[in-house]
Amino acid sequence: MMVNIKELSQIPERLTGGHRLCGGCGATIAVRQILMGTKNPVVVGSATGCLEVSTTIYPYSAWKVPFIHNAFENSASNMSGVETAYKAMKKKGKIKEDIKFLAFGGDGGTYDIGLQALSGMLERGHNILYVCYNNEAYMNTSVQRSGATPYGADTTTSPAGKIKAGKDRIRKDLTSIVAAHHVPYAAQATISNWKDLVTKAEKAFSTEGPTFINVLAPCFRGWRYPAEKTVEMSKLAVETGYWPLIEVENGVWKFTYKPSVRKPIADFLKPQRRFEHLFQDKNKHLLDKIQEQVDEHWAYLERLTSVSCLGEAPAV
Ligand SMILES: Cc1ncc(C[n+]2csc(CCOP(=O)(O)OP(=O)(O)O)c2C)c(N)n1
Repeated sequence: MMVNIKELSQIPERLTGGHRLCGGCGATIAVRQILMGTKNPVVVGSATGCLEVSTTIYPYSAWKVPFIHNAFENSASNMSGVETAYKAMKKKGKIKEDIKFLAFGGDGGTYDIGLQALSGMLERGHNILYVCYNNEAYMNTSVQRSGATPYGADTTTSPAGKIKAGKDRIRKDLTSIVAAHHVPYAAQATISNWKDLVTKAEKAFSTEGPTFINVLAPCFRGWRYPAEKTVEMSKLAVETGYWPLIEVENGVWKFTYKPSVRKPIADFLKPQRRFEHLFQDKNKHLLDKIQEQVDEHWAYLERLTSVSCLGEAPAV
């Protein structure tokens, strides 16, 4: 694998500057790192969300690759159609190149509204990499909670106040849901660990069949931390065990990085004003509860990664 920073810096950018995403946006960093995972021509599709609306303001586009605007719910289905057309044209000899297909969706467009389309794409076995740039809420429409929003977060539809202390449901474990489709490659990554992310993108692009990467992409507006701390937030997510860096290759679960000592979850929550209320004395028990959730999920992953003989899932 080539992933070395000198080589990466020489790869031409396929998402240019001049788009309208916020300075300090985690999504753009994620997209650029993902695109470093292949030198082949790529066709990109994106579900409606910050990434889509801010990079393709008519009549401009910040994409230097063919780009398809998808509805909120159907990035995976649209790209399935494109990939199928490509296969047909290749069979007829009309296309000679080896083209890669990449679908993006925010967490709203992936965990919730586009889940059915994603599941179909995975089940039909298209040769597509689907990337969820996960900022943990519907950011484009002013921070409504999504299925990826963590327990306790203050959002516009799970407001922290007298009645509730933020979201009272845990987030969906989408990576496990995708892995349960028995696809050849699924992973979780984030932007601070760039080498890990680019390596995962390379693996996903070079794997035949449907692949998936869930990239934690901090959003300073929605999470409410200072804009320049995006990479730091991402790092804290990894070091506290909040966002484990894992991959599932042909059914085998693996940590790709493990902090030697996991930092307390409060280190990740404290700098974000969406969790401000959790630091009031009356909510101390919620902080303990969140730490327990992180520990339990970590233990679950430890169990999964210890079963090294899983291999290919048996046919059913
Ligand atoms: C079917 C449908 N419902 C609602 C909308 C309005 N809408 C556009 S973007 C968006 C939120 C997207 O959230 P997410 O997918 O998490 O991406 P983010 O904006 O956070 O990048 C919503 C609700 C829409 N375009 N289509």
